[in-house]
Amino acid sequence: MEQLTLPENFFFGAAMSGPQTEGGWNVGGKLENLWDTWSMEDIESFYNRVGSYVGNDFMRRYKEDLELLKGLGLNSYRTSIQWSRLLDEDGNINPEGAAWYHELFRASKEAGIEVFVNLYHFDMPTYLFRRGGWQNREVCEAYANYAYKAFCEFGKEIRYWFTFNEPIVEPENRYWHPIWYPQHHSFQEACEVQYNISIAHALAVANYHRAVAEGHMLDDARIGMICNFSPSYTKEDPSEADLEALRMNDGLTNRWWLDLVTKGELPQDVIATLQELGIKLPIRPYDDQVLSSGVVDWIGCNYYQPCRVQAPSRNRDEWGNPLFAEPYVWPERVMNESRGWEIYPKGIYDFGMKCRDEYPDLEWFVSENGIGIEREYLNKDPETQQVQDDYRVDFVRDHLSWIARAINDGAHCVGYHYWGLIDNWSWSNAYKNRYGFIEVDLMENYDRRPKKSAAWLKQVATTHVIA
Ligand code: BGP
Repeated sequence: MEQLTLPENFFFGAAMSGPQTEGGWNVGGKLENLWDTWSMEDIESFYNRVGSYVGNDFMRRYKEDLELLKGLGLNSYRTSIQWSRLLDEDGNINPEGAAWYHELFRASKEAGIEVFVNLYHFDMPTYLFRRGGWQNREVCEAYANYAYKAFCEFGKEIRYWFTFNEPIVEPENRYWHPIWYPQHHSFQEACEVQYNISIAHALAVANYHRAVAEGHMLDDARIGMICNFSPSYTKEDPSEADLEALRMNDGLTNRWWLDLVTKGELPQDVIATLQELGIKLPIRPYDDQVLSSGVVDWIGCNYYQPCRVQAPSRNRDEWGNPLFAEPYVWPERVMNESRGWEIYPKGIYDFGMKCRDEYPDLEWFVSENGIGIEREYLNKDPETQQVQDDYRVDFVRDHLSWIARAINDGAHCVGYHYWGLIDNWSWSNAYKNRYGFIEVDLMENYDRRPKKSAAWLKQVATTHVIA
């Protein structure tokens, strides 16, 4: 059997976010964010009525969690600073919020684990949402101010910075499809938000360079962006219309961000199609200069599933929004039925080859990948009560194998962070699907317990041999 290994200086770690782990939603001067607001207004929208307040108790258990990470042989992890915790409503540092992050970064250093810090993980402070959120250009400027304050505050503690996690998700889930609060269904609004987030990213990168020039950052600091690049596929024998569906789907979700972070511009063919459809982007004079600051040092790729599309059977949806594509069900697909996502490990290889060929200088890492399973407690060993999750080992092994093959074939992939190493709160799905190698017991005060897969992960993380 082919024996695959990962490079020695590979980032092998975990991914998490502030709003999904910290808890303490209303302590220490933390402001309300949109998840808190939605939880208070409509708890029925959350699985089992478990709202944002819960996290996974990370603020109290961070030392234990860092020990767990270290014990598994992991060398790095990513979390996010919550804007609503770090700043007050005047845009100034909230000292109690800052103190928590200083302590977390200190403890991580002490544990010998590198922290990657992301600045925004779907967690708009509610007072800014009430001023228009990402539809208001002033909120982009407020975000750039927040980023600058974070760079100055933590610049000597944190090396690796990211502006956004999955910037496509809020336009899609909050504005285009009525999935998340405020559950609008307007493609026009989604495009405004997608455009303004791109501006906010570029303004933040410009402020990063300012912070570097002013001597606030470490010498080897880097700035990046994290996106859910789902490699896009269509039928094997596509029609012209299928290829057109592929162009717009890939253009809006993948190329939009890849062009922004590598060239400092947005894909012109996508913009032209939007304009033909009468979509009005909130473009201001000289925005091309603003966007040109958006180029980053490296990127993260969150990969869970491929995106398979075909030509749509109609041009508009029930709300009058344009339809560019319809899902294509690949006859050979394998599903994670809990989450409704296709499992296709080779997709990460295809992404690596696309970057190698089309963006050859771009360095990247797998910033999220994982499998969430519903009712995992049914898989417990009756005697030891340990979750028997061999499917998690299969999932990660298959993905790591394709990453190793991609690296062998010239991909610039420098790391892998598993999403949800320790079970955490998954937005409106709350604790429905468990991702962790470590179980969090909600009935027992959030106690942590390794699942069966944890021993396997430790072996791979410490040897870099994909067994
Ligand atoms: C990504 C997000 C994460 C995480 C993960 C799993 O899109 O960046 O925050 O939640 O997906 O998805 P879910 O929680 O919806 O199952």
